[in-house]
Amino acid sequence: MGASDFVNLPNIGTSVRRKEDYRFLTGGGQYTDDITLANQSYAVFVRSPHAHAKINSINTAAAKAAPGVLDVFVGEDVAADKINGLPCGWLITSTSGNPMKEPPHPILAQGKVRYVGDHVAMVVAETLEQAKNAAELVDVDYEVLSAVVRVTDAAKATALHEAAPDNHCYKWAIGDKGQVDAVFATAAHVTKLALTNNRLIPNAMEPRAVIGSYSRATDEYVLYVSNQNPHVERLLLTAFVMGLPEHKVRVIAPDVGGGFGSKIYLYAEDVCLTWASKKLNRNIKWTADRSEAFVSDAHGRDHSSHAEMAMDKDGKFLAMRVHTDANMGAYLSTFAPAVPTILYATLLAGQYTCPQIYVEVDAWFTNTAPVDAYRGAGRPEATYLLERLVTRAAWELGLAQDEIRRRNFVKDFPYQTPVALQYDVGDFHALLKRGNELADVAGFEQRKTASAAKGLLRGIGYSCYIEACGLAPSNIAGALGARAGLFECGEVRVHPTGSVTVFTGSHSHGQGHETTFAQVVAARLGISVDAVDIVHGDTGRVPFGMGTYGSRSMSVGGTAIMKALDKIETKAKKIAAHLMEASDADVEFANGEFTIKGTDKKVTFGQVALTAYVPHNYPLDKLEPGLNETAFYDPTNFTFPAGTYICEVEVDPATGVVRVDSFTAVDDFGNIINPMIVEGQVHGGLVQGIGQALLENCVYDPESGQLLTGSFMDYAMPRADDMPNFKLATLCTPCSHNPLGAKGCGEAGAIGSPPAVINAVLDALRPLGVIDFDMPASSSRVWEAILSAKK
Ligand code: MCN
Repeated sequence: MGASDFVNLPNIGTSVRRKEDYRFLTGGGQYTDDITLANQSYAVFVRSPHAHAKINSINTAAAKAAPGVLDVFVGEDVAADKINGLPCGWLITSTSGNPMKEPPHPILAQGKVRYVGDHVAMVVAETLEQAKNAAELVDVDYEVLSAVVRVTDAAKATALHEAAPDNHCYKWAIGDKGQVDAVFATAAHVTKLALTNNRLIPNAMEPRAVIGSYSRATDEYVLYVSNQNPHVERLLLTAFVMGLPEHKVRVIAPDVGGGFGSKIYLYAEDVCLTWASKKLNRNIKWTADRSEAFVSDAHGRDHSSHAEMAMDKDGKFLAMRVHTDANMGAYLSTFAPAVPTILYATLLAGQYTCPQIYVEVDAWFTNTAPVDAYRGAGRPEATYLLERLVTRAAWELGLAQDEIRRRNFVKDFPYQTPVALQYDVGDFHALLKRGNELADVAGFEQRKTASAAKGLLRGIGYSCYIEACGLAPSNIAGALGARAGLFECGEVRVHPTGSVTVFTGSHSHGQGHETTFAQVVAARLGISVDAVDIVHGDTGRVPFGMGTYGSRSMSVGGTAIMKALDKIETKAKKIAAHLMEASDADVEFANGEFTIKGTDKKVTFGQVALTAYVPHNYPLDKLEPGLNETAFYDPTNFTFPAGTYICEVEVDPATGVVRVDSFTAVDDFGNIINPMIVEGQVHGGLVQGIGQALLENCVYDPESGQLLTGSFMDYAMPRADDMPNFKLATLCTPCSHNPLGAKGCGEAGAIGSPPAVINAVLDALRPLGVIDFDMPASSSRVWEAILSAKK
């Protein structure tokens, strides 16, 4: 079935209420910490209080003797059992041809700690209180070393790892430097910008939690874990770290209260609990408290960049040159190396026809928590840099922000960018036009005058983003360094009475798949949405899966389900043909009924399902009983959601307080399955993006390496009253290469919004002489910028 037929099916494009919400809103959700197993004990981690230190000795005697303690484990125990360190799932090759530096990432420290929160020991006790008390008794003799937290200081700092003496992980580049330099040498105008992309702490509502469980009877493990991709977790855990046969480990990621990327990875705690559950023959639970989450979850962003755009006299882009220093933190997290390279540099063409682009990335180790993908992963960094640069160029050339964009938009599709990606479809002019209408840009000057009358500065900011979702064609990902395939799997099981269970490798942790996937299946089979249940998050029930990240679930996971439905339809037609004594080539299927062309013969989907399982009068030589099909789908390209975001702010020059007065987002997500869910996704993304632009900032002390923003007292999360009511609209150019015509929507808001906000703040401050600014635009920073511009 093609996308144009699919989109006209009942239930598609309909705001079906979220099926999962009854469970969540009535307290019926089951998160990892809600699960209590028989004979359960509790783990507490002793974490490094220092950013960088040698461990001279660890004395665990007092802790081991404390009441209720079952055991205390340290790095030597791990090494003795030959448990490997955490693997990295993406290999980046340096411009020199050498592989990136990949130092060991032990699950419990081996002789050295490298960031505040690094794992030193694990205490397991009968109760959580006993484990916490005993953890206080673990006596570690540290020899403190000097620490580094900023990428720009990394090269000259004390080395974290023997394998990387200058703290350099890799140098990677894309594009032809010689050609780009030549264009710059003769360009009519060059715009330059240095900027940082602030470090963020993910803060999902549910902190990470793990239960390790082992059965001596079967020699099998069950790992309950708050995770976004249980099959990948199992593969990494068994094949790379513990050397276990995969079929002996079942990973269950039950209800998960948000992840935003931070729960993609295999963490040390997951391995420690699995390993210790066998050693102690006990079920063991660990749930991070919020302070622990702050120091030990993988963080996001943290780039320092310099960008230049070469243009002709009319503002037509000729070439772009970018250098970025990316902070990897103390160790390489599972997909970290891909974020500032493959997911970043390839998006730097944006919506524009810039013929030549050269990007160079240096990645560094520092004494900070590992940095990895966080909602958007690389694409927010690219969009922030490009959209800030484009607006700066407009101002330098005396052009309006929308005009410079219009002059450079890609118009013809498919469009091959100079940075590897090929956009299949899009209509950037239409998005900008609709954005200008919805934001009432025509009325801006009047509103600005009204603000001025109140002593406030009003600014408007644009951001025209494009992102690559639906990660990713496996052959391309493999060529770019991925150490895994990036397909998805779906199994459709039709039951004898015609209801359906779908087993998907995608994982829902807030995105509403239990509703949207059910809509897809119900639409195809002509049955009710309530007759379809979605099972996910369990390696024991789902055949295989690569999980949820990169806004891939509908376009890749949904397509795998569509492929399984194709097989269901093919077989069901054969059964229907048998029931109607016709050839299956003559059978048509629509609205839940099988008919024969040119006759009034018909059978229902329910009759076919029953016949499949009650095959009394069945051509068994030609047909198998049952109606259960599985498909794996490997995408042929990324999907390319795009949008125009327009932000209007009011700044109080006396206090530096920024208020977002209006925010307009016009997105193209291709065909939309559930508009309400998509709107919710955009809202969430916008709040995260505006949060990054105005409030959120992870700060480490540059001297001691202590995390200064280690709680909600210091790390400002956005709240409802920081946000205006969003003005949203969608336009549609259907994705050309999946049968749903759908693109991803889960990250767009977080990708497109930060530059729109900062461009608006700068537009407001320009009359005062403030031309540059780093996120977040907190009142103190804005106020300081105003003061220094006055000086
Ligand atoms: N959808 C749709 N029509 C489309 C595209 C999507 O109806 N054209 C629906 C989908 O069926 C799904 C939802 O919108 O119900 C999001 O779909 P998609 O864009 O495919 O993204 P994923 O489901 O793969 O979710 C991943 C994405 C990412 S990468 C992050 S990070 C993120 C996000 O989703 N983390 C989230 N949204 C989140 N929302 C919540 N509540 N919690 C998180 O951790």
